[in-house]
Amino acid sequence: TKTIREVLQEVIPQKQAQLQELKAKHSQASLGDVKVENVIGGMRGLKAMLWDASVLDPIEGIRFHGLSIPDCQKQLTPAPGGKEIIAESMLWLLLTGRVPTEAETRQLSREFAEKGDLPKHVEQLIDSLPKTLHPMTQLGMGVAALNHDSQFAAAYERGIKKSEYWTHTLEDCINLIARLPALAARIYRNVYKPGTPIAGINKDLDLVGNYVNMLGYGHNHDLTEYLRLYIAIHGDHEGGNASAHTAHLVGSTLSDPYLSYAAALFALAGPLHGLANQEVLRWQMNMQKEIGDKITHENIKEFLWKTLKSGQVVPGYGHGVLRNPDPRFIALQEFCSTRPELLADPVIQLVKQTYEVAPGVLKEHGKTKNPYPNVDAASGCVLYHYGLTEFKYYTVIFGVSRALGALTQLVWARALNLPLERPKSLSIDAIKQIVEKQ
Ligand code: FCX
Repeated sequence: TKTIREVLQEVIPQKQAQLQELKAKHSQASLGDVKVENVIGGMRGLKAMLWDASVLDPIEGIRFHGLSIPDCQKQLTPAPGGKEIIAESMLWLLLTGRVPTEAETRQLSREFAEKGDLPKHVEQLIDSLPKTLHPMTQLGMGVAALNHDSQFAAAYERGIKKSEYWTHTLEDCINLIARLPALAARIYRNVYKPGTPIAGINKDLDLVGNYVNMLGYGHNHDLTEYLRLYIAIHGDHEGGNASAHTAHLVGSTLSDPYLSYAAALFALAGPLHGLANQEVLRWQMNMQKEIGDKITHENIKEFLWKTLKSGQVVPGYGHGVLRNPDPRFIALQEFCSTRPELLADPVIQLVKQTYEVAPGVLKEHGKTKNPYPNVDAASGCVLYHYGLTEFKYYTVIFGVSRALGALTQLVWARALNLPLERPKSLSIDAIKQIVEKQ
């Protein structure tokens, strides 16, 4: 059984050589034109970032080192007594490009459990915050404060060689992932279950098993399994999405992984990105309130048009890259399809029925390039069913997950010695001058 550090020691020189070869042979090859529409259109479609762990195909959806979600469900080790992918095996795949053995997966679970306690100053910081402060703000603040113990920042201050950057970055990333459950659970307990004790970390449990335990739902095996799947499949979605891209940009300044990931969390906290899962549930509850018990396709259609006509977006639908139903949405729906108690839940029914109607309405509306659901359309309703009804908290769970991909890439950015990110911007006048000459 190898440690994740040993595997990376093997894999990194191979990737470094690949990148050297690419640089030497193809530096001047074109990957496409930069059009004015790219510059004024949020850089959509511009191939401008190196991101190795996952690639998003508009039709097929996400693949992690070439593996689809169903491939991962078959190949990655679940928790003892479970079936779903766990964070440890997904992180191992993302970081190393290899499928870990069961022993390797368990070893990583144990390391996370051993490193999972929060430092006192972070506990005090979180406990001092007003309960009315949004849980995502609290999460970002807590992650930033963990940089007190950054090994990368300390090593940089001591003076280290560039070739050593990745090893210290890796230690920070592992410590941060290990501590996220305790931090995220503390926020939940403080805000929604004040004055009740939080469970300690169980060294025999996986990362998400401990997270669910600390949230106070450890007795619920189905919710634990759901969150294992949820956290594994939200882990990475290539590099250009706002949270992953933010971590990459901030990390490129050699800001440590804690500060880089705190910044990413504040990007995730926007309603067009991670906050959409909170918004979906709020919107679905409003729909239910308005149409009452008589849920018909006609009623749902009417509510959808009302949302669109009032100039709002339909949360959980559309995507910057995808042009098909999101395979993460499908995976979460399949989780429900094998559990009759979930299928019978009115909120889950409503999400399912909305999926039957919304693509047609969005096509007729004619604006969005992708009328299909993204992952956020499905993720919240199952949590709601299992009693985790505080939907302002949902994006925090996404925030625990996205660390897997964003932090993987920070390790690789340092291992490959990627430079400070600094794209060129242009003013409207400068663009006009260029295009008028053509
Ligand atoms: N409902 C209504 N209008 C929509 C829409 C939706 N779900 N999705 C896109 N549109 C509109 C856009 O607002 C835009 O209108 P405009 O021309 O007036 O500005 C037009 O359609 C073209 O947008 P499009 O190119 O299809 O989409 P973008 O790449 O600009 O935006 C997001 C992608 C995801 C931001 C957009 O589809 C949206 O706002 N969706 C709802 C929020 C959401 O679910 N976000 C989560 C996404 C993701 F899965 C995640 O990050 O978690």
